Amino acid sequence: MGIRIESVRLRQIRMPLVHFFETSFGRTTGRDMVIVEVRANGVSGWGEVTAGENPFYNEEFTGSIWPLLTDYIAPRVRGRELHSAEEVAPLTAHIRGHNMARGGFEAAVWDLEARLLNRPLHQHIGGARREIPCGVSIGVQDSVPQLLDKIRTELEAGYQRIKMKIKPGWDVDVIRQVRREFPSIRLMADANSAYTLADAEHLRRLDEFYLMMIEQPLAHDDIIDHAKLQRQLETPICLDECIRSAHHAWQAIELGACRIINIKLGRVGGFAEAKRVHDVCERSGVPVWCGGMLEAGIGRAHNVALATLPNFTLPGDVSASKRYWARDIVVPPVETTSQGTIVVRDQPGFGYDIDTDWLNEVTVREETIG
Ligand code: OSB
Ligand code: MG
Repeated sequence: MGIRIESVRLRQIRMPLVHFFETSFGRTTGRDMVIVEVRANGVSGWGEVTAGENPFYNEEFTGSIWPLLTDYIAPRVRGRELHSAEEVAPLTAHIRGHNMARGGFEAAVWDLEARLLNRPLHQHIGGARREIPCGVSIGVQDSVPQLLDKIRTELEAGYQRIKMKIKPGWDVDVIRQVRREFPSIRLMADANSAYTLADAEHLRRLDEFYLMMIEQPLAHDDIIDHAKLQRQLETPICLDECIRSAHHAWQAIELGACRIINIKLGRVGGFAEAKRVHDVCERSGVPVWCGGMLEAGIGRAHNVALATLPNFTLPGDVSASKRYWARDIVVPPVETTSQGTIVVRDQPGFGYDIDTDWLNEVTVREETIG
């Protein structure tokens, strides 16, 4: 099917988080994100750019996204005759980095294509699952009792695994207390690159807590040191930050740098590359799960679609809208079952409606191209 994108509308939206979210690189209390709407034949496709407000998770941030979209990405795609959404990523592939800006736009075109074909997005990308298993990511808290409280709340809501953020000073002793309280839950830790190989001895102390995995303990751009660390740990390493392409995934697996990979749609530049990362991992027997970036409803719904691919066998960081937002930009909000799953919706595209009134209310910047 041919698609010619006639116009691109960008919006920057600002919404406070229900609770602050703290990682080893800082605390976030509200989000500023860029929403991409691409239009063809009177139909809109929607994407959400997953960059943070500051260039601390990776080099991208809300302020870098806008010029990338207006000056580099939209002009290379708008007005062209595309055979399919697959063609979007190659048209912007010579832009170095900026995968989240590219991926937010690319995802909007996949959503548009699915809508033009009158198909659910999950089916359009080759999804195999009707229901996805969900976990939660819990940030660094002000105290251990507060963390234990949060974990209890999420377990009561049915979530299938708990991920807790760690950093030097909030790691072994805290995890010991979590394990004492919850000896049999599926538990993992995410360090967001807070350690170096010199901490290997310290990180080995985590082995006694039989974690499902430790996520990205070392540098955001490192693979070799992770391979060295994995040889010293029983706990499986899961890579997040340093896997930006299927090629990186292949290299990391080849070197033994990880046993699990977290796939984030934005980090790898959209659905086409996310599917390739998924396939490389599947062929190597490496399970994957869907990571999150504190998304609003559009990004969340895209993650649900992505997580229907067959090798997403582990519970991911895709959780209910209400954990982050008092009111989400999609209706209904993303909800979980009491078994800690999200049931995939079958309407065309990403499966939820845009709450237009709310979207307009939270928009702080807007620009239409074309
Ligand atoms: O490393 O997975 C991460 C949020 C912001 C930046 C990085 C990460 C995260 C999360 C949140 O862990 C996951 C979510 O959206 O629930
Ligand atoms: Mg992570």
